[in-house]
Amino acid sequence: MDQRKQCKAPFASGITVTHKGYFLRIADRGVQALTEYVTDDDQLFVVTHMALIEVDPQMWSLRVDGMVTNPISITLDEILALPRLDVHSVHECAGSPLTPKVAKRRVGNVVWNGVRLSDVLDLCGIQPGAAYVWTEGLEWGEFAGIKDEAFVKDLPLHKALAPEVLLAVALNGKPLRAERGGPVRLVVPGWYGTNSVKWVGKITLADRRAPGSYTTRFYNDPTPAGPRPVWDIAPECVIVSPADNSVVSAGEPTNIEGWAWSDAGVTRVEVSVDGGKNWKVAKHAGRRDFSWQHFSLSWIFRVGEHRIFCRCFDARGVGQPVSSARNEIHSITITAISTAATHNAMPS
Ligand SMILES: Nc1nc2c(c(=O)[nH]1)N[C@H]1C(S)=C(S)[C@@H](COP(=O)(O)O)O[C@H]1N2
Ligand SMILES: [Mo]
Repeated sequence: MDQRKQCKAPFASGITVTHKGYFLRIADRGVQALTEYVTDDDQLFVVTHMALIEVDPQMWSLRVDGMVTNPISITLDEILALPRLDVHSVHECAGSPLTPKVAKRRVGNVVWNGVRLSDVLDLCGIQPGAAYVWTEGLEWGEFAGIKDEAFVKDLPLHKALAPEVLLAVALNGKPLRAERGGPVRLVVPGWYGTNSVKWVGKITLADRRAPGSYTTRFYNDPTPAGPRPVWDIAPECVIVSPADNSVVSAGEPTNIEGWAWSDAGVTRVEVSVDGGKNWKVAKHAGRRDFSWQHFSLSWIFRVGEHRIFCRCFDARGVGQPVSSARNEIHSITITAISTAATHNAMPS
């Protein structure tokens, strides 16, 4: 399938374009739909920049070359013969590369299954001096005025070899669907979704970062020390219950619950029930692999409207910006009404 690179013939055989151009699908109820620890495939957002494609699993193969002693082409059956493992992981889109500071909260938590990228790289023998692993998707198209460029991302070698990084073949126990990047996609737990290349067709080892638009122009945050690639997921949390703009009973305990996550793992979650003036420590669960972590705080509200915020800190002590960031702190507004009024409102 990698002849495509030389000829740019529309697409290699075995590939069908099912949608041309940018595509985004999100759960219509937003984060409040995320009440379960594992997000269903059909509740999980779908994003692609240039096209959605369907790849015939019989025709699929993965080429691994560059700074390796033994370049290979590996078929799906050969991949499936390698040891497979499950990894629980939050899956989060970093947001639009054109408006990177806007919090989009396209997120879910899933169980990926696949083979370790390191096991496949071991088959090839990594040459000394290799420092980055470039991964290329099989689709082509146009995004933000850029044409004739594949979706190529890169990982520093130490992350590429980490035991959680997979060539995934299944999501939540089912083979990857076409729009998820099946038959085989890269999954980089702990890092933003943009790094998890779908419909992977080619992997190249190199001594430098990949030169394309998706590694150099997009997905780099400006910092005083220079651009910082959008790699590891920054601390973030969302309140999923009560739902935003909902009504709760005043004078009775309301359970404020949600999810917190970060590449480094979350060590503290705080909730403010007074619009951000005071913060209380919420109870939080541990994590499994790179999963999100449940948090909860019970509070008795007085009658009236209340703004509730949540914020978290990760194992490195890093917290969340108040605004202008993809991981800015989340808030909801609820109205507490007297229980008598709730009962009166019930049909008799
Ligand atoms: N080949 C390919 N892989 C891709 C992309 C893409 O446009 N092409 N988009 C990336 C982005 S920005 C995100 S957030 C995730 C989305 O994965 P999902 O659709 O399974 O949620 O895929 C990533 N992998
Ligand atoms: Mo994304």
